Amino acid sequence: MATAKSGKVIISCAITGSIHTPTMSDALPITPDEIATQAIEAAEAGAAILHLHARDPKDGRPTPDPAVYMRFLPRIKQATDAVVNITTGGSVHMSLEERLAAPLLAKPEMCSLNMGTMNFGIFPLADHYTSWKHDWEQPYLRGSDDFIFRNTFRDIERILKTLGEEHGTRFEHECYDIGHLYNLAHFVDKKLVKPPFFVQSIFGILGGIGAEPQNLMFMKETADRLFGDGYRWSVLAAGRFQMPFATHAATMGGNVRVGLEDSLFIGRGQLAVSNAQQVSKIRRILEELGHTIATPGEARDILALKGGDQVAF
Ligand code: KMH
Ligand code: ZN
Repeated sequence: MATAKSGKVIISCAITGSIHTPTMSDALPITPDEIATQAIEAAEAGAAILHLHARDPKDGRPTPDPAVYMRFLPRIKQATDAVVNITTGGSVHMSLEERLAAPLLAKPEMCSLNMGTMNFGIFPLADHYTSWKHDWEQPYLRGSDDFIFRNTFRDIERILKTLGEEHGTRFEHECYDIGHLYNLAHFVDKKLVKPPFFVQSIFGILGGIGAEPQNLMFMKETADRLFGDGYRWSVLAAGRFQMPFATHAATMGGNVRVGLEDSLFIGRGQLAVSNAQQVSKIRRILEELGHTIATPGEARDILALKGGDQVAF
């Protein structure tokens, strides 16, 4: 079963991502300083894992530039014990080479690994805004109706080998649909993915499975069937489904992910002021329900990570 044997719930926080744009919220961290500050505060609030993307400090555009990552990674490492998890998804506009540049340089304990090629439609977000802080934002969002988020079997194998086998990085296996669990099972069969592996089930991205409770059940049942006790389960849901799905997942024995990458809100129609505010909220809910939050050290044990002293930043 996916239930953490420790009984502890790991909170991941995804600090900025590449879905939202600066117009949508003043709280979205852009500069290395903002990303570091919000990541550190999220860790202090209870996040054991920090999922990180970089943005161009000039205009907030997602960037794969390792030099930008290196302006916040050491600061986060010095100020917190939290597990640093660097995206290999980047944004849908980046090549695989670009997406791998910072992870290969930083050799972090964790990286995201998107488990299938898919549509990734963020264009509906553009309809909510009439003026924009930067010229790139609207075409970036609208163009996602004709982009393919590429994660072929060959791409996934390359990431598992170059980051996993060569540098001991372990993965947040991002599964946006039931089929992605079967893609993961293929790599488990090939022994390129070894227990205990971390499955991040994602609900509510246009192009992936919808945020409906029946799908949450089906996702977990399928993962249980495919992986038995070989996996640790975590859940994120986009937008207004973030907190209800995280809560529901935790009651089913899962771990949770929050953060401004996945939702800009803290309540109905109310923008969050920070990532830490979302971490504090889910922590409060979980503790009220009798759950205990995993420390970074406990998360390392649960996920068999190499340790914060084994990274290259
Ligand atoms: N934005 C999330 C839905 C990645 O960074 O690899 C997926 C994600 C992708 O976190
Ligand atoms: Zn991400």
